Amino acid sequence: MKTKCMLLLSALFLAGLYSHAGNNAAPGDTLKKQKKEIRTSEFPVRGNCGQCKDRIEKSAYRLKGVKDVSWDVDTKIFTVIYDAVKISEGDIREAILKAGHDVGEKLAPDSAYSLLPDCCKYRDRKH
Ligand SMILES: [Cu+2]
Repeated sequence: MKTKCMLLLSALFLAGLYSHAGNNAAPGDTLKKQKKEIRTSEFPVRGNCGQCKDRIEKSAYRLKGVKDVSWDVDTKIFTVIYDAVKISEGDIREAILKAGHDVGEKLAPDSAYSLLPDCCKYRDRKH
């Protein structure tokens, strides 16, 4: 979380330098380069425990453009804050599916699900 913050700060710093250097650029140009579209999405993701929480959150957090993630072990609701210029909600959903967790109505591939430790096999237990 901290590293990402630092990266973001350095990116902003560099962007600032760039806008000072480019005197010839039209005012709109630098605006375009700094354009961000921060969005928040919420959707259900299946899982059981704290280990699932780690796995689900990491699978999304390592993606470029993802700013913050959180999965609630009780409500099973996944919340993500991301830059829609860099990544789509579909890409984030896909990464979680590949980590072995069902997203909404969509089932994770069996190959990914079968790799989960027994305590995380949410399809085989009632909660
Ligand atoms: Cu688990």
